[in-house]
Amino acid sequence: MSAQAHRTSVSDSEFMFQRDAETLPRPALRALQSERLKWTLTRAYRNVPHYRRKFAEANLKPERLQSVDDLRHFPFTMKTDLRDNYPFEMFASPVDELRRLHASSGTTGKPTVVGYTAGDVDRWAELMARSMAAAGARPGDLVHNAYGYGLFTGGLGAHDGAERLGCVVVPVSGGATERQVVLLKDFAPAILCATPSYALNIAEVAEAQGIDITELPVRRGVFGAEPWSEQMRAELDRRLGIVSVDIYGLSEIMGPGVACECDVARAGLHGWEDHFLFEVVDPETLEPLPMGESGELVITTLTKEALPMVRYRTRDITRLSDEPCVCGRSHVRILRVTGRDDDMLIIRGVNVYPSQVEAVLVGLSGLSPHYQIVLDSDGAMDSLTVEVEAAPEAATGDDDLNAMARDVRHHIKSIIGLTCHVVAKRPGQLPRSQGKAVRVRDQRKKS
Ligand code: DLL
Repeated sequence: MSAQAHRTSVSDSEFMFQRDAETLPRPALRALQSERLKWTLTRAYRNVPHYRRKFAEANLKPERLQSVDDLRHFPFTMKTDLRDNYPFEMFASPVDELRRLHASSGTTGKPTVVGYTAGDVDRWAELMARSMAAAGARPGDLVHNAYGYGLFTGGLGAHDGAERLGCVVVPVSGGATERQVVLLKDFAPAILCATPSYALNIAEVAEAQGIDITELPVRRGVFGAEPWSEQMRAELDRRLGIVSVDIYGLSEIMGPGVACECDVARAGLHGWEDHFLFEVVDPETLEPLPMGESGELVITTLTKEALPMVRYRTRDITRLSDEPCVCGRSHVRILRVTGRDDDMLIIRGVNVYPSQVEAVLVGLSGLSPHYQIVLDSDGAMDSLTVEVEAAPEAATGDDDLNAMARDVRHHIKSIIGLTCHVVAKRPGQLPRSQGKAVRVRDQRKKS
C-alpha cells in the first residue's frame, strides 16, 4: 500500500487535548502551578533526606510556600547533589516502584542517575508527544528516530512520545550513517529526529552517495540535545529540504520534551509550564532575573514522582519570553540556549561559547559546517585554535588552505572580537558527530 493510500486526515480539533493545557490563560496556569508546586515540595521534603536537610538548613518547611512567588526562598539543586546521592538517594519513590532508569555518563566520575515511575514515563510520553505535535508531526507520520537508544534519554524519550502521538516510529538510533540514508530513502519518513550535528552528518553522507535528500518526503527535523546556531538551522533546512525545529530537555528534569519550538514561529521553545516552572537567575548572585534577561535557566518539576527537582540549576544560558506566540500557546518561551556556562571559554578576557564560533563559520563560502575548538596552554596563557574544514568543492592546495584560515580568523576577530589561531583542513579531516558533537578539545596541561 502506498504511504498516502489510507491516510485519515487529522483536523486541528483532534489536537485539542494537547492545546487545552497549552493555551491556559496565565492566571489559571499560575493557580495550577502553585497547587502542583506545593505537592512537589511536600513530596521532596517527606521522601528525600537531601531535601529535608537542605530545607532545614534554610529554616524552611514546604508550608512556607503559599504561591509560586515564594519559590525564590527555597534552595537550589545542583548536578553535584545527584552525584553525592548516587545512585538512588535523591529518589522520592522506592526503587521497586520505578519503571525506568536512565543515566548520563558525565566526563568525570560517577554518572548522574535518574528514575521514573510508571506515571513519570506516561507524562514524559505525553509531553514529548506535545513537543512533536508542536514541531509539526501528525498521527500516522513515520518518524525516523536517530537519537541514541540506551541510557541516554534521547532515543527512548522521542520514541515513546512519537508513539503516543500516533506516529510510526523507526527506532534507528545513532550511527551506521549509510544505513540511515538507505532507510530515509526507502521508508520515506516525514520526521527526522537527531542531534543537529548528526543530522548534518546524515545530509553529508547522502550527498556523497549521490542521493538528493531534499527530494525525499522528510518535512520536519526535530533537533536538540546540544547547542546549535540559527546559521546551522538555515544550513540544515537547505541541505535536508526540511523545516528544522529546536527541542530542549535534560535528563535531570525528564529528558527531551521539556520545551520545544512550534513550526509556526520557530522563535523560542515553548516550555511546558503545566509540568515545569522556569526561572532565569544571575549565575553569579543567583538572584532571579526579570523576564527577557539572559542568565542561567533554573527548572523546578511540578509533576515528577520519582525525582522531584527543586530549583535545578541547569547551567544552560538563555532568556525567557512571555510575549504571545502566533501559534496561540500561552506558555513561556525559552529562547535558544547559547551554551552551558561551564562550556564558556574565556580567552584573553573574551567570553565565548562554541555556538558563537559556529555562527560565524556556518555559511562562509568555501567552508563546510564542521569545526572543532582546540584549547592549549601557551606559556601562562590559554590559546584557542579553531579547526575548520574546506568544502568538498573548494580548492585545497596549501596556499588555498592558508588563505582560508586567514579569512576565517579575520571574521572571528571582527564578529566576536576573539583573537585565535585557525587551521583549515581538507574535506573529511575533522571528526563527524554520531550524537552530541564534541566541539572543544581541551589539550591544556592540568596542573
Ligand atoms: O540531551 C535530552 C535531549 C535529548 C534533548 C534529545 C533534546 C533532544 P542530557 O543528555 O541530559 O539530555 O543533556 C542535557 O544538553 O542541559 C543542555 O546543555 C543540552 N541541550 C539539550 N537540548 C538542547 C538544545 C538531553 N535544544 C543538556 N539546545 C542540557 C542547546 C541543549 N542545548
